[in-house]
Amino acid sequence: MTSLLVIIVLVLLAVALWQLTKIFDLTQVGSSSDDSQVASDNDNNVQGYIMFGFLAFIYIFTIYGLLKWGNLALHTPASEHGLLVDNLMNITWVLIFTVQVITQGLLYWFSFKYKGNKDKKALFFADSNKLEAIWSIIPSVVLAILILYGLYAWNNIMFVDKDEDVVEIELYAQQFKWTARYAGNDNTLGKANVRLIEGVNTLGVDMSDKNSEDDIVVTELHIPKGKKVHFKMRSQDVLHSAYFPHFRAQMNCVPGMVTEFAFVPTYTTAEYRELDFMKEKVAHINKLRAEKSVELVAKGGTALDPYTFDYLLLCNKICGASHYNMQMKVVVDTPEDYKKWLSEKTTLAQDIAAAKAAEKPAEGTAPAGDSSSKVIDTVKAVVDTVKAAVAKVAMK
Ligand SMILES: [Cu+2]
Repeated sequence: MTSLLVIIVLVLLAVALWQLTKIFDLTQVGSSSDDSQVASDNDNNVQGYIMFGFLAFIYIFTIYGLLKWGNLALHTPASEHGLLVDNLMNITWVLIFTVQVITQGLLYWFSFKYKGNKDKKALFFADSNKLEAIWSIIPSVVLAILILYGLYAWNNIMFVDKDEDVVEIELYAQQFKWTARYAGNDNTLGKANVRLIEGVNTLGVDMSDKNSEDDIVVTELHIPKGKKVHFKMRSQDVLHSAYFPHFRAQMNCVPGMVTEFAFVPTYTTAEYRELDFMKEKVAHINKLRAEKSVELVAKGGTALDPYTFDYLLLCNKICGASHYNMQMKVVVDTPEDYKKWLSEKTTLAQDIAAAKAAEKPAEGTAPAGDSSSKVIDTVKAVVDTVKAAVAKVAMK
């Protein structure tokens, strides 16, 4: 209701302003000798200078933006291929920036130089093949080189050698969280299908597949430094996008198909925290947090916790109301720490067995000879078998 009132007030204000300008125009009739609709030399001069002013605004704002917010850009990449991506990005920026500075300058300079003047006559100029060839060939060659370099970089990044020793991890996206599945000792992920989701098996892993036996499901991602990590991505519901900004990696997660991306982390979390630019960034964030905390405490609230840097996996597709919060902590360990961390995790098979054991009443609690509970158990087992069979047929 309030918003409707605000809209009505705004519309009435706009109408009032419009009427006022009309009244002002009427009061000016006959008072000025120059009410011609044709631009005079003076008008053209003023327009020319205003255009120059706009050009200065573009240049000054660009320089101001670079100085003020330039440090917010991602800094050192934390993956091997990140250098290649950053290089491509930097070349593209330098090209765009140079061309934009020159063409904008020329555009406004010529608008000023050839502004309307009573003593000048327009020159009829049909075309020039030479000029057209120059401004077609130069951009084509430059763009072709850029695209070829981009294709080379992309193919390099996406190529995973079948015989290479890689760490296989599945990333499972759903509204609004990430779950990771490690392939276990056999380094092969078991089959999975959303139709098999049941109880603790939230990823629908096919437990009848031999490769699933040692799969490990976790909600915090640990990866080893210096080893290629091969991610296979699935989505349960809508389009998501697995985005690792510090590793310069991003790939869509599409329901009904498996997408992939592989990279080699080059800094452990601890090493990345120690980089100079990161220390500076964290100190700056904590300074802001401390200032905000003083304000909060004065109002009777609680102080903010200090910030510590962590790599993150984010969702980079607007996938619903809580999309902004769809993230998972990523920890890059030394290979030894990574092995130790993984060895402490239970397998999905163990989790399922534990959940089943917890579900069943302790042995001996049922009265002896209670045939009705036995019948119920048998019926449940038959239903489970039929469900599994139906799911398998449906998968085919
Ligand atoms: Cu998402």
